[in-house]
Amino acid sequence: MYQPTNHAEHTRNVLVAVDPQRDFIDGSLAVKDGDQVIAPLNDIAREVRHTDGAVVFTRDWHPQVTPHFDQWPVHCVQNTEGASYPAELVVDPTDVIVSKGMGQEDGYSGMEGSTDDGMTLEQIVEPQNPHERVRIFVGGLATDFCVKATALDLATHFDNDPRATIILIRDAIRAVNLQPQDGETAIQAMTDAGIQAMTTQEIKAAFFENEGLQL
Ligand code: VGL
Repeated sequence: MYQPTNHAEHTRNVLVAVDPQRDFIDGSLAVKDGDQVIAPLNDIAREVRHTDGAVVFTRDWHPQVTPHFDQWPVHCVQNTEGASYPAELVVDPTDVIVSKGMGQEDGYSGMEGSTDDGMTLEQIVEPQNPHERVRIFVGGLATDFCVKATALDLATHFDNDPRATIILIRDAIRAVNLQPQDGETAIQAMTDAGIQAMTTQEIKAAFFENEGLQL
């Protein structure tokens, strides 16, 4: 039977996995328990690929010399081990890599970056027709800097657009916590901006529960 509404209501899933890079996990700017984000990111990435959604990995991709390193230890310098993704993180050839912080800017937000082909995150998340909805999952490192900046930029971009939903993957983020409450304050700022916080389990139950069912 022809069901035009199915098409009209199509929702495209997008995962934005922010900077799950070696330097933030076991390198020069290691975030406490940063390795804990890998499993839930792998989990959501697999579900999103199964729905033909887009899996985006952002990366800090700094030059050797930048004012950013006046504030932070040297980290994620282009083409170094520390800038690479850990072996445990599953990055598929069809996934998209968005680099940021390549000039003299801090580059906290994935919305400031671009792919090697010059595509921006804004272009990737944009609904592809007037009826398409997008559901954007955000996780990674670190909660209080790049995750927050990326998620808040996405929320600002989609301000009041009912076609977009932004979901923070609650168990796939870890904070630098220069001050002990920074992570929690960042989560509050994101939820205040209309971003929903959900665990991987809640996300799978709500949006992917039929995935993996084989006839
Ligand atoms: C980040 C501190 C410095 C991040 C980047 O990815 O959250 N944090 N540069």
